[in-house]
Formats: sequence, structure tokens, C-alpha cells
Amino acid sequence: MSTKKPAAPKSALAGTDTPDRSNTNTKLDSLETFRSDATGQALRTNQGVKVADNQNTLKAGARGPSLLEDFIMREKITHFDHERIPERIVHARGTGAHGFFQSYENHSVLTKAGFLQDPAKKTPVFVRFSTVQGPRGSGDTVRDVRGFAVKFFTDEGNFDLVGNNMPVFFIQDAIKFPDFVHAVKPEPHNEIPTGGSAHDTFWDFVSLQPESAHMVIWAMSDRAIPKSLRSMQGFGVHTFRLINAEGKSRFVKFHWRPAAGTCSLVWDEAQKLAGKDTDYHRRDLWEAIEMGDYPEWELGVQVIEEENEHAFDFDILDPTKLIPEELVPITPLGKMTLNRNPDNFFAETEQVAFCPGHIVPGIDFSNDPLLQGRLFSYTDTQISRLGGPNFHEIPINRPVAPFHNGQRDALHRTTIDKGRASYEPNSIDGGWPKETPAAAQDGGFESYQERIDANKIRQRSESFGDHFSQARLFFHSMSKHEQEHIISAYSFELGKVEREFIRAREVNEILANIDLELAKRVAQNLGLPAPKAGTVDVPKISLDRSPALSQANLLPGDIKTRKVAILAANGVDGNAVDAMKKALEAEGAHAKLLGPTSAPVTTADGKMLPVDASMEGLPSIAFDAVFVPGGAASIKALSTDGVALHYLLEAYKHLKAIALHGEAKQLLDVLKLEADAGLIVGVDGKLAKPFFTAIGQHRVWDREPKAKAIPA
Ligand code: HDE
Repeated sequence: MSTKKPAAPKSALAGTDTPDRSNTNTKLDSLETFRSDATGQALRTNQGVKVADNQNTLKAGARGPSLLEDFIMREKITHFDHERIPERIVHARGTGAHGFFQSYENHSVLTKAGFLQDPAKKTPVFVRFSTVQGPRGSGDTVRDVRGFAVKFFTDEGNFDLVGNNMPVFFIQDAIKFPDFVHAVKPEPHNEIPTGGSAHDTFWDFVSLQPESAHMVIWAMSDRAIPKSLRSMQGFGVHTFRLINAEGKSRFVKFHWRPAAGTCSLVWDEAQKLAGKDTDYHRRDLWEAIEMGDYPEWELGVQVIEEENEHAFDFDILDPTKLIPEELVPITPLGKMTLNRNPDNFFAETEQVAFCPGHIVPGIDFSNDPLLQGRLFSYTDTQISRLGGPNFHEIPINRPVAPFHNGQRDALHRTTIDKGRASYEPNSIDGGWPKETPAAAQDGGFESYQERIDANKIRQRSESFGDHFSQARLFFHSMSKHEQEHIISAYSFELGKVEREFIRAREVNEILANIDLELAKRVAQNLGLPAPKAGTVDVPKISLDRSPALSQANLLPGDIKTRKVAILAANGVDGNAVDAMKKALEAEGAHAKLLGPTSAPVTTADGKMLPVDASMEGLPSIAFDAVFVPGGAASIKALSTDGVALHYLLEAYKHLKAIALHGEAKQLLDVLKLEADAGLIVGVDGKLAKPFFTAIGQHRVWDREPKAKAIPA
């Protein structure tokens, strides 16, 4: 309901917040009449009746029975009883944000899609990030693939790019998707585990389904525990087509590259966060947008000319394969900026309905058999999730382009169609709405006329037959520490598998075909005999390494939006706190001052410093780095404070940059730690530079072997 705002009455309640929502900066301000703002409004029923008493049910006497006649209470409770809708079958846990997309230049050579033509045009977008396995309330930082779904509200209709943060998928054909999902979901008898793949049914399935090998190694890599949603790449996964106004088609792979760089948590940190802050990723995205640190991604495509369709040593229709950037570099198309949080989680993030089948003229599908199945699934699933075929009328899903057709009625219809003819052709409504020929200006959608001459057949193409060479390419493209993390992840997950024959099958029939050393290391960790050789002949491919796959090569080289904890107790050197805060702010990073409790601390020169939280309230896992300013009394207090000492040891163990200023140097002895490239000791003016360099490198990877000795 749209509402005209009378001046808000001054609140009668002390401490009441009357928010200013005058600038909600909506998708299309004038069109979004459905956003409701209750500021200054009377409480009313859904029928518009003002409510005089929202505290008491209507009763026969103050101590008597409640009366059925109470339509106000009944309306309220009835609505409440039906508040929940089914969660998504996969990707149930997610978070969304609004923003816009802007093309860098006119890309008419590649495509006629309107949103990729005019660099001045801002196309509104809504993005939903998600995990795959867990239910709605599950933790954000579990080991899992992340969904990266973008709805472009273009003038020619909605385009949904429903991708993931990994460029390949577990299976090659849509018909295997229910099997895969049943295997990865919690086990059917006890609904364990929530949010993870470390269990028998998952490993049973993937060890029997070698086509999953490539995606599984991505899922065992650091990519599956992203540091934040802002630091994830996104991929369209399938090959699509772009088509220009002359009808020329080219194959493309879509890529999103984050301005914040691509980096991850470490495993122990991810596990702890899943308990201490279930909403870690959600909160980070929300806060970044609220603070004006608008996350950005560059959209790009790898372009493959039609005549080069078969030029690779894999099939570009096979969704378990990526096209190495070293073979086909990414052509940048434009930039997406997320700049507005939703007003209401349910109405926007929960009700948004993505579908890979939502495309616009200038974009088309390929015959990837996984994509083809998805084109059916998404619309179908919305019918039960959102209660009928009118989900496109829900505000968050409504295109900004007008829509008129002969579809009528059904559950939750909100459009009131005025015409008499709900069919086409018609002569009684003047023939409207009418088709637009594809060739016309702003023409109608026309599918690319691909020639097909084939037998109707249930068969997997032989060109989809190599399942290991790209998994091997991925493993060999990782830096040393990334490889170690992959070995640990397989060992951890398979260690949770109860049936030894499943562990052995994964090691001998999958890992040994990817890399024998990887298989041996995992076998050793599981107490299994080391495999001597793989079980299949893995073809040699044109690349041994693809540096673009390693996150070690994907950092932005700055410390923008990084979060630094400053630990202080009474007697802290206030000037050192100020200087570090200023230096961090100058670089676009954020500092929070933490004390032993939430009470302010007193500086060495007697000033009161308010703290942002206690050290327990914002643990080290919520930060990228830690700074301990000097001040003799403060350091003395921190040296005997178990929470503070744990704070530093934990940050050390998680390979974070730590700077110890002045007297804080003494903490090295207390903690029995040695300075390293990221554990920096110094005085004013000498500390910030090496500290910031270490933060910019994300983690101090060289410390990792040593950090293993620190208790978790
Ligand atoms: Fe999905 N997927 N999927 N998927 N998927 C869904 O749609 C499905 C696949 C992806 O934030 C569902 O609305 C099939 C690949 C994302 O709302 C469902 C197959 C990729 C999201 C569905 C796949 C994805 C979904 C569940 C194999 C990466 C969340 C609820 C053919 C390219 C979108 C819903 C959001 C959600 C089906 C495979 C990404 C059941 C049948 C490959 C990001 O329709």
C-alpha cells in the first residue's frame, strides 16, 4: 500500500526512534508504490479500520472468555498462522541487496541487449547470495558452494544471471540433480549434518560419479569458505550465447570479478564463525552497504567465436569444465554496484524468484544439458514456493518493462486486467497486445536459429568423457598453502565418513586420478593404504597451470574496507589509538576499539575513550587484523587477561596481521611468539606501513606451519 506521509507526530515514548525514510532510493522510485512506510500512520486492520486497542482480546468481562466476534484478534492471528512459506529446496540460506549495473561502453558488436549499449544507463539489479546445502537458519561460513544470483531489471525485461562462486558444477546432466541434492542434503534418518557435505551420502555419491571430481576439488578448496560475499568471484557456469543486431552469435562464459579481491577464511575460523556469528556474511554485506562501502563487481565475458566451438580439449557445453583465462581472456563489460539494503527481508530476499530462463533479446542459451534442465526447474519450483504462477507480480520480481499478455487469474493475481479479450489474435480489444517482429526497432525475442540434425537419443556426448584433467589443472594451479588446505579439507570431510569403503573409493578412484600425491596424503591422514596409481588414463591437456585460478593472485593490493581490532585497557596510549585509527581511515579501512568490558577505558593521560565492544563481544574472528597500542598499565592488564591473550593467539593462529606498539612488545614474551612478516613490533611512525602491507596480503601464509602449534 502506498501512503502519503503526514508529518510524523513527536513520539510520546522516551528512547523511541523515528527513522527518516524520506530517501529510500528505490528500484524506480515513482513505480514502487508498493513500498509501505508506516511512519506517522495509525495502526489499522488489513481492511483499513483504525485499531483502538492492540493489547487485549475482546472478552466477556475482564476475567471472562474471549469472544469469537473479535475480528481484529482473528485477522491478526490468522495472518500470523500463515506467515511461513516453503524455503528454497537448495540455496535456502541467502541474503540480498539492491544496486545497479552500468556498461563500460557500447557492446553492440557482441550483443543487442539494451542494458549493454549505453554507458550512461543505470540498470537496477537485485542480487541474492546463498549457500546451497543448509536450511534458512543455517550458518553463513560453512564449507559450501555459494549462489550468486543477479536479476537485472532491464528496459527490455528481466535478465537473471543465476550463477555460483565456482565456475563449474557437480554434474553434467540435469537429470542427476535430484540425486546430487539428495546426497548432499542432511542424511534422511537424522537430518545431520546441517550446512555441510562431510557425511556418508555425499561422499558415496561423488565417489561413484567421477564427473563431480572437478567441482568437488573446488568445494574442498578455500573457495568454499569465502571471507565475505564481497570477496567472491561469480560465474554463469554454463556457456551462453550473445547475439548482435546483425544476428551474429558468439558463445560466452559470464564472470563477476569483485573489486575487493577474492579471498577466504581459514578453516578453523570458518567453523568458529559458524557458531559465534551465524550471520557473519550477511552482516558484513549489510554493514558494508550501510557504511557506504558499496561492494562492486566487474561483469565480463570470455568470448568464443562459433567457429571455435570445438577448438578446446574439452566440450564448451560441458558444465564441469571451465575455459582457462589464459586461453580466452575476459572481456570486461561493465560494473555492478550494490548500494542499498532491502527494506524487508521476506518481501525482497525471500520472495525474489530467479530463473535462468529469464533472458532478454541479445542473449540466448546453449545446449548445455544442465542449463537446459534448469530452464524448466526454476519456474516450476516457484509455483509451490510462492503459491502459484503469479509470482512475477510480487513487487521484487516485477519487471520495470511493462508486461501484457493473455495470462489471467490463478492464486494471488494482483493485476486487474481491463480488456475483454484474454486471447490473441483478437478483434474486440483492437488486437492488443500485439507481437513485435524480431527485426523491428526494440524487436521481440527471437531464439537463435541453431541448425540441429540429430537422432532423438538418451546419451552423454563422448566429448564429456574426461573428468579428471581439469581437476588436476586446478590442483596444480594452486599455491603451496592452497594445496595444503585442499588436502586438509578432503581429510577432514572423509574423516567424518563412517563407511571405510566410501573413503577408500574416493581416494583410489577419484583422488588418485587427479593427483597421486594428493591421494597419498589424504590416504595417510585417513590411515588407508597409499594408492600406487590412478585407475584411468587421464588425457594430457594444453595447459599445466592456470594462475588465474589461484586466489593468491587475486588480491586487490589495498586494505580498503578491512576491519582492524584495537585492544585496550585502562592506561592505554590514547595518541597511538588516534594515530592508528586515522591512518586506517585514510586507507579506507575500519577500526574498532575493544576493551575488557563494554565500559569506556581511561587513557594514560586521563581521557575517557568509549569502546565499540568488549573483546568477548567482537572476537578476533570478526576482524582482519589486530593492533595493540602501548601504555604500560594497559599492557600489564592485557598480559593477565585470558580473553585478551586468547584474542591475540587466535588472530595469530588464523594468520592475521598483528601490530604491537610500544610496551605491547612485551606481549611477545607473554605469548611465547616470535615476530614475523605479519607480527610486527614497533613504535609510532614505523608500524603502519609494514602492518598495512601485511593486511593487504590478507593472511601471513608463511606462518601457517608454526601456527599449527597454537591451540585452537
Ligand atoms: Fe539451481 N536451483 N539448479 N543451480 N540455483 C535453485 O530454484 C536447479 C544449478 C542456483 O538466490 C532452485 O528458486 C537444477 C547450477 C542459485 O533464489 C531450483 C539444477 C547453478 C540458486 C534449482 C541446478 C545453480 C538456485 C531452488 C541442475 C549455478 C538460488 C529454489 C540442472 C550456475 C537462487 C529456486 C536464489 C536455486 C534447480 C543447478 C545456481 C530447485 C534442476 C549449475 C544461485 O529450482
